[in-house]
Amino acid sequence: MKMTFRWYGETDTIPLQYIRQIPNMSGVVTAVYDEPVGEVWGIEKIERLKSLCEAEALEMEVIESVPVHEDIKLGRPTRDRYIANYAETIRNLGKCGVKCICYNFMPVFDWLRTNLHTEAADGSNSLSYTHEELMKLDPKNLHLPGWDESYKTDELNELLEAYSGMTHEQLFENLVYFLKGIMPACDETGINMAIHPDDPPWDMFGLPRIITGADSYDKFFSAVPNRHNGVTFCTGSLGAGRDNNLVEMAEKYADRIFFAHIRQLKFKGELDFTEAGHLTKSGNLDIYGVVKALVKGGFDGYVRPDHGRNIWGEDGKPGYGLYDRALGAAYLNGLFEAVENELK
Ligand code: DNO
Repeated sequence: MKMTFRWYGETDTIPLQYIRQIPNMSGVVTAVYDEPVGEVWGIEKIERLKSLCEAEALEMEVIESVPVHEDIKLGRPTRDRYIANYAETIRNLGKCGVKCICYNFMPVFDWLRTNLHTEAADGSNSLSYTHEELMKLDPKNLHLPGWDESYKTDELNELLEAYSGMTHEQLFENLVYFLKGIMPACDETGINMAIHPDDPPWDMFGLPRIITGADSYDKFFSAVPNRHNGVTFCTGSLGAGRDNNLVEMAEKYADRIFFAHIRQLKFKGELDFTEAGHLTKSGNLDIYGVVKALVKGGFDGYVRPDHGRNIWGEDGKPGYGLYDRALGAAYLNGLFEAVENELK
């Protein structure tokens, strides 16, 4: 495995040098942030990011994310142009040494939480989700914590309207159409596509969500068997679905897991949770079991410590401060080292 760390580009308050100082850090996971969704990422912008990373001896082999235009998810006639652009971005990333692209196929919204600073007894704080609170929100007039509000209210309303009546099956077909369109670019460049699960893994505001657990993985791989079609195994997203057996899934799909996001949850109600420190003992997910299962299954991808808490007085980007993610990386390094030696 290769340990990595998410870095939000030049506006990230965490310097690359600090990331480099975390033991065993091979590189960063980043993105071109100033290109509108759907447009081609030019080589110059990619190269610039790469040279900043290389100046700190960090690799840039993983991109999170190249976002998918809503027209693709909606299956609109304009999708072919956006798919061609996406394929062009893949080719440009390939020329710059990128090996893996993380993306998601959630309609309109990415991850959703209801509180970004839920305080724990020890004074740390983290993200949390309370289903009842989310249900009270009006999706047409949404101001969600952490959500980038990239849509104006009118645009958002139009978009929600466009999705009305869309079934899970239709959305899935649109995903397959997209993947079939970009797989030739992956074959050419060797880039692996790693879909991120829906977070949390259930429908939101009547919008279908389709990458939620083992059944969706089976369907996904049988629809697009190409070896470059794989997943980002996000323990926090999948783990919020109480039916998902993460340990079983980690081993079963290890050879299609190109990227692992590892984090911990503490269950609060049937659908409610608070994020916690990465240690197995700190929450309900068996982080040790997941790492062991990945190694047993022959996992050979990238890992990053996902969402950390705010600790030691840090007021970092929610989920993405330095300290707790660095502790997470150290913990995960230890687990991998122990398990790899044990199973040798
Ligand atoms: C949140 C992240 C997600 C993820 C995207 C991938 O912390 O895990 O925003 O980057 O869903 O496309």
